[in-house]
Amino acid sequence: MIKNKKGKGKQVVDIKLVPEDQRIFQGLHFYFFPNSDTHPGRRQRIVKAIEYGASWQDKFNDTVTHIIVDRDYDFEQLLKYLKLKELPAGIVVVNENYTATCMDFYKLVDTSTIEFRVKGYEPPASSATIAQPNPSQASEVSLQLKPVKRKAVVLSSQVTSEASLNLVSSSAASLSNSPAPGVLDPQQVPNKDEDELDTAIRQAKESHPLASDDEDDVEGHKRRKTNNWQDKFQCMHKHTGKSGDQGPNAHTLVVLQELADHYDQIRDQWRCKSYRQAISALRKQTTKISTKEAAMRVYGIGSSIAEKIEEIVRTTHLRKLDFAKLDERQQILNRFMKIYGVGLHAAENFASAGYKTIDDLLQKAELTDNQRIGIDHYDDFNSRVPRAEVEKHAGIVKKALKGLGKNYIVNTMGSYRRGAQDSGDIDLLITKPGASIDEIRTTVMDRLVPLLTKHKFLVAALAQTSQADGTKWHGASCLPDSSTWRRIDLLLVPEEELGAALLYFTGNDIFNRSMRLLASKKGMRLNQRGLYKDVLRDYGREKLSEGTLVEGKDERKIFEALGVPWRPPEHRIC
Ligand code: DCT
Ligand code: MG
Repeated sequence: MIKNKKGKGKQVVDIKLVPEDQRIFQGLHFYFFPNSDTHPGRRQRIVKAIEYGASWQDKFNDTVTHIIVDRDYDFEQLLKYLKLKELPAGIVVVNENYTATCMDFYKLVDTSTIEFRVKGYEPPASSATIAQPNPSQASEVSLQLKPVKRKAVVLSSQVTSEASLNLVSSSAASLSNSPAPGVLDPQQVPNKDEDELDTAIRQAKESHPLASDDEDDVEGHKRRKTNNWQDKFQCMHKHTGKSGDQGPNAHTLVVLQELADHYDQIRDQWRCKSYRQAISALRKQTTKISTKEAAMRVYGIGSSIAEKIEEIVRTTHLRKLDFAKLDERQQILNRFMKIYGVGLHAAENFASAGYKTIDDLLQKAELTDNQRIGIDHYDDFNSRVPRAEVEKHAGIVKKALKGLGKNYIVNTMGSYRRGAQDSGDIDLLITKPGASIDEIRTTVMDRLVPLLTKHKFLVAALAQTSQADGTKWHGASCLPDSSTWRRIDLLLVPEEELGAALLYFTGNDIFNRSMRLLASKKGMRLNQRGLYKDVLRDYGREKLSEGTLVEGKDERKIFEALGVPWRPPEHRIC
């Protein structure tokens, strides 16, 4: 039983089940070792596991599907405690990192990696033979296809927020036959040519769009996005390449993308993710997909989207989308969220206050300075910057820097480095070999920015970086012969971190998540400063130590250290 402070001996705890479609542990029965909730970390893990659908077995029994072993214990101690010579076949034995990682990625992750290994435990070689429909699925599906035991004991929806955990062992609910969320659809067979990085990309795409695989990735850059732009959610980054899809499924792709955007905006991240996944799968098809059946044969497309694909092809549009388009509030939110400085929260507040148009906002709403700039330059900031123009902006910054000191290097990042024909903004990474970050910052913030402001190239300083070390400057720039304002970011980085920063600021976001996932699978950690090993984390996967730097300076060496071939920027579009 779980005790909590509120209960004062009543032995109850708050349990808030996540929505049904997110219960990745549904149908699984966890036995924790040691199997008590006296340790706060373990108690937290147990509660979280239940919230994500698992049942907690407080006594070892034949329904147990997983044994989650604390880091300080080994396999021998487990057997001794259970008074067993060996475990019954089919039980998955993992260490305490497992549940948190699954929750991070909103799916059941591969249990065979070293990251989850319990000291002294050798996973049986035969585990890969459990219900294997296809050898290429081995590690991914072996766990999920494990036959579910009969005496299913699952927390049912009537569990209240103050549920006593002993309900877990006493309330029985029948298991549904449908696979748990996160279980791979049997159609979703990994491509056999896939390398480790491809696998990570596929897994990053399959994982929850909001899953954070490394807390460091939110530093600075992402926070800016969250605070200031409509792309509060990763899905809001469109990967259709607005320049237009061609090929046999072009029209279907446009309609599906609109639907994905719609789900983005109504914060339905699960559907958004599914659509995004289906879009990238469909884009790879060389023939026209016209029927539900054909669509379902495509890896990455499930039955519901397959049905919609058929409808799009048959009727050239989609009822669901027409309906979505009618949603006035949605349209208002979309309009407001395109204003620089207006995120979902502010847009909702404005809409709730009854404002419908940009004029309403200008006349009646209380706006921040940035939002006013955002409205004044609504069209500018919402139009793409042609590649040649990105180069002109970068050229002006480079020239000015040259006059301020030797050896400054400016790299144009983001979609530009990935080869895009146009970009949403101009991302410039500035470094100087041998110089400290302080020296670079002083030059850029105290000399370059004032100089370019004086010359009316930098026309607005927008979000100030929230980082104490001030390594980012966000603003707007305008070419001498133009009146169009563009969003520009100056990102400052010392030489030692250049490789990791090049990697991070090239993106795209999914590629970055994939690289971090890959690093984490190898027991390392990747962020925009470097690749680290031996990072210590506590039970909640909070970082306890930074770890040892493996590589930060050289982008290629980061790929090498992760054991994957170099991938040129233009091939990082996921
Ligand atoms: N980035 C990321 N995750 C985010 C946002 C950004 O990893 N949520 C990284 C990858 C790209 C880089 O930062 C630059 O970000 P943006 O300028 O937002 O993206 P972009 O790829 O350059 O696209 P755009 O053309 O729209 O600017
Ligand atoms: Mg950009």
